[in-house]
Amino acid sequence: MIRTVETTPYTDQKPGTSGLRKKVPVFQQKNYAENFIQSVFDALEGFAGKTLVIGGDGRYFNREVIQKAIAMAAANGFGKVIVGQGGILSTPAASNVIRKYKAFGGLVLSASHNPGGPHEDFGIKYNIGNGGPAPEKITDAIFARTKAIKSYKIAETGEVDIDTVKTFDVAGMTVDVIDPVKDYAELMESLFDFGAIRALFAGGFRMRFDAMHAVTGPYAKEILENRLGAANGTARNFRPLEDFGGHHPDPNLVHAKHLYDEMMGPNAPDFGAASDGDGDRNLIIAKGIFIPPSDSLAMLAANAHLAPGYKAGLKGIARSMPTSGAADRVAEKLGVGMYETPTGWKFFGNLLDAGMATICGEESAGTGSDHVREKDGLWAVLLWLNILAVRKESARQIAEKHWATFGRNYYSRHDYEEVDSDAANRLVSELREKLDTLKGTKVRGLTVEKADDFAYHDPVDGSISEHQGIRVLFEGGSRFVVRLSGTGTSGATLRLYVERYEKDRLDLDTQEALADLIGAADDIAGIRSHTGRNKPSVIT
Ligand code: VG1
Ligand code: CO
Repeated sequence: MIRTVETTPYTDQKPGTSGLRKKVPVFQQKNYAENFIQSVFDALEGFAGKTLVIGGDGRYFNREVIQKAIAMAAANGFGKVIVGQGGILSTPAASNVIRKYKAFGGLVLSASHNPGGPHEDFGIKYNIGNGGPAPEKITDAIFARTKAIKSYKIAETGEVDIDTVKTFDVAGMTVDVIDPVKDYAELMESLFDFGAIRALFAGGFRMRFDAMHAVTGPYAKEILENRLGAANGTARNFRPLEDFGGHHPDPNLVHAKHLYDEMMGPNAPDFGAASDGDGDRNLIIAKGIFIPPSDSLAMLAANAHLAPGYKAGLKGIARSMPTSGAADRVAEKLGVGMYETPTGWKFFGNLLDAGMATICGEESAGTGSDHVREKDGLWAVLLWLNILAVRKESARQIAEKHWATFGRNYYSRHDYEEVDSDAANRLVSELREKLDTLKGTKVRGLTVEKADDFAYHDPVDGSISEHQGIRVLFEGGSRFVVRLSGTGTSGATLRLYVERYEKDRLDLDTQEALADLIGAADDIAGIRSHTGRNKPSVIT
């Protein structure tokens, strides 16, 4: 039986950088999730009889929303739903399943690196048939629909069993509950030289992978330990928990500090990595060396041809605008295209579909390739392992040689979290207003060469996305970028990104190397005065 339920719109359902993210109690409001899911369906055309993929990172409220989504998909005329067993699919695995089974699209339930639990965060994102996040044209249509919705459709299905791998019928629709790991593990095996990596581990190579109690645990156990022979215990915190053990599943130097400490310690394993709540991010810390994500992107791009899946070379490299220019130097050397996009993976989709880029990355610990249309944490770890196995050098040696060849882009991101929203907006609008007057001015010995508000012209579909971050470029190639986060759920998060390039001075301390630039950013943008903070909440 299909019911049409009357509802009233919510006004706060605008998808952000990566879908709709709110606190769980917000999602628990009457019809809140239903309204959003129906708005997604209403914004789409031509899915009757087609397949929808549904999966999430296992956080609190995942199972409830999956039940609703299945019942609503049936009522709205989808022919089939593919759902990960237990409601689990990492974001890159969901992207793969959508592509592999030629689904119409997918609902990815996650708030990524944000904490989970009854009072923490939840999220819903819609991905299109290429496996990637819906482009702005669709998210705008979804948002418009959320403001006008009057009813939604839902089938009376009772509780659907999503815990057993099997195929069955619900309200005239097929439900296919699949092993969440198998397809993904097979894809990884098709891209990387598992034999070489197995030999690396067999030779005594030690690794630590921290799943942070989030979705990558089962993937890491199966791939690293079972298929590649890494020692039992290589994957830590590998059981996905609804509240991530009370931690932030955010692989950065604050929330993965225990990993950092271990990797810098006397008994450090050879290689360490961590991933986030939904498995699309990667943090790389090798024995005695933290590899900043922007550098990791550059190093992976420079060495990707050593893995079977990329032996033909790269078609191009893409990075988000705030990501450092380290990868640009690799693209130049390889003689391939380099694309600079706004923050958020959705902007890479067109470039990947058009065959213009093979590898993409963001400074926020996101790296990926054209194998799926999401960033992919374990993929990056496996590409590192494949490179280590072939080059037979340590990650530290590889990093140092890379910097010796290309020079080094000293880089850091400072986050000011839970800042008063009005104060953050004021900071940005005041900065925007004075952009035209900055050129030629000298601050802390640095001369402003150019200052603008980044706008992206998509070379594939011609769409324009404006106000994607304010950048101030100085003579000599240093720069800072200021933008507001689109993934937070309380107050505003202000991000300051700073970068300075050095050709020969390769062993400076990053924060010291950037001190003048950080000071200049504060002089120009008034970060301390506007936020009332004298230091950032997180430094990466
Ligand atoms: C952040 C990162 C961005 C990333 C996004 C989603 O966005 O800066 O690079 O794409 O999170 O990542 P923002 O708007 O807060 O800066 V995840 O792991 O949610 O899917
Ligand atoms: Co994520």
